[in-house]
Amino acid sequence: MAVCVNVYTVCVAITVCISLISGELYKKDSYRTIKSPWIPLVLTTWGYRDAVKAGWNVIKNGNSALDAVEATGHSCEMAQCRHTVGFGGSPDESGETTLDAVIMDGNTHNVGGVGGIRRIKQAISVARKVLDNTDHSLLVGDAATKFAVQMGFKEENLTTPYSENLWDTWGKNKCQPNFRENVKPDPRKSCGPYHPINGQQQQQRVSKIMDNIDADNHDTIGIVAIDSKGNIASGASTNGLTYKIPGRVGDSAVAGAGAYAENGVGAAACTGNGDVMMRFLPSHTAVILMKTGLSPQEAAESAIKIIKKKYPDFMGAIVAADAKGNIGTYCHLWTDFQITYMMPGLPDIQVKNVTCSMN
Ligand code: SD4
Repeated sequence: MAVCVNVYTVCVAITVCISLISGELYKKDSYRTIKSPWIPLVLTTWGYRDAVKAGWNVIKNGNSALDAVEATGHSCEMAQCRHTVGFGGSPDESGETTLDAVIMDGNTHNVGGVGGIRRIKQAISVARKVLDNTDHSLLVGDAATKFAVQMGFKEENLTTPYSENLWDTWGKNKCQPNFRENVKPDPRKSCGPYHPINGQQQQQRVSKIMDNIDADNHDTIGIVAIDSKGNIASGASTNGLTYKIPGRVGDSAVAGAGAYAENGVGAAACTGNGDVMMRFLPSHTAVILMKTGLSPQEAAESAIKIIKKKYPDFMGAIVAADAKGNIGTYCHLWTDFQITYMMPGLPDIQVKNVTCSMN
């Protein structure tokens, strides 16, 4: 036994040395042969130390990547991370907080998601039930709530004094910022009810959408986890954009947009303007690019650059990891983006500032 351990240790050391010298760290390995010093891994968008700790406590004891993703998202939901995840934040136009979440199993390619779920606090856990207990991939709105109650979740009001105050202020501020376009009265100056302007349609102003994403509504948790068996999972949880139009579902409910995972390749997860990101599926793009041989860093960069080429004012970020636990990240137009991660050999959870591209 002792000999085996030694042989294994030596093998790892040699692999790392050769890889570093050749500059192709683990590029050619398949996950089945992985004995990476970087897994298990938990990686998230933003500075969510406690959430990563919750996921790490699950995964370090040999539990699955899916369980770690759920635990990480759940921790943020209960902590109301920066009021952008979970209950009591980002009220919609009618003052209600609704939640989006997704979870993806890179082993089975199974997905569970909830979009605009109402009156249930544990969005990512309901998404997990969609994954585990249905043949579907996404449930939305009141029907998702009904499903959650059937699965044993408690129905409760998601409004808090904080979200109520945000909504009051918005009303007093003539409903600004506002996501409506091509309607009367002018949504830049007045509250609704709104009616469509017939005839000429204006081009939607992307910069206007960006104006609506500020320090208080841009911290969705995107999660990537790899367990010690090499299984990969990803997920996301958010209360979406503040003052969204009721019924709006964002990228964080949709596989490929908010999160994506494929065993043997890697996973990615996003944060930012979901209305734009779900038009490009950046998490899917990043994983496919890793499959073609790009590093997580190169794949993350490319996935966001594709979006910013079409929408230069787009604000968003991605985290990515390959099957070995090598990580990458890229962000656009934020001055305060952070990532958080934990892997073997680190003394504690790491929160790192990331410099974003500004043009
Ligand atoms: C959404 N992507 O609902 C989320 C919001 C977000 O950082 O990530 N903010 O569009």
